[in-house]
Amino acid sequence: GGSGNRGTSVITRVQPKVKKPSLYRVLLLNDDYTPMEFVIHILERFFQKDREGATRIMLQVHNHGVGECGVYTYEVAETKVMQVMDFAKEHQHPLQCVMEKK
Ligand code: NFA
Repeated sequence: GGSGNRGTSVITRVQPKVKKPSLYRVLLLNDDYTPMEFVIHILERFFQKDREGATRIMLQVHNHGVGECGVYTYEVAETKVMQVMDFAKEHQHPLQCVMEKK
């Protein structure tokens, strides 16, 4: 507790309090039209996956409907989703990318 404050009980935090940021999963959703090779390219370009990792995630999405590209803080996740959605739209693919709180 604190001292020199007329005997009142004051709890003083010594370590500065640091809050961990909330984390968000960035997910890709399956569709019937986006080429597999395009999805692999997305994972390499925007999520820094090597070809093997990108292929594994693409197949997870293709076979199960959804797959995790990565986990990021809010603003980074939001930026990834925008980059993927813009790039897919540019190439006229219906690929969907979303984020969800962990
Ligand atoms: N299902 C798509 C196809 O057969 C491939 C795909 C994978 C699309 C992952 C979207 C996400 N061409």
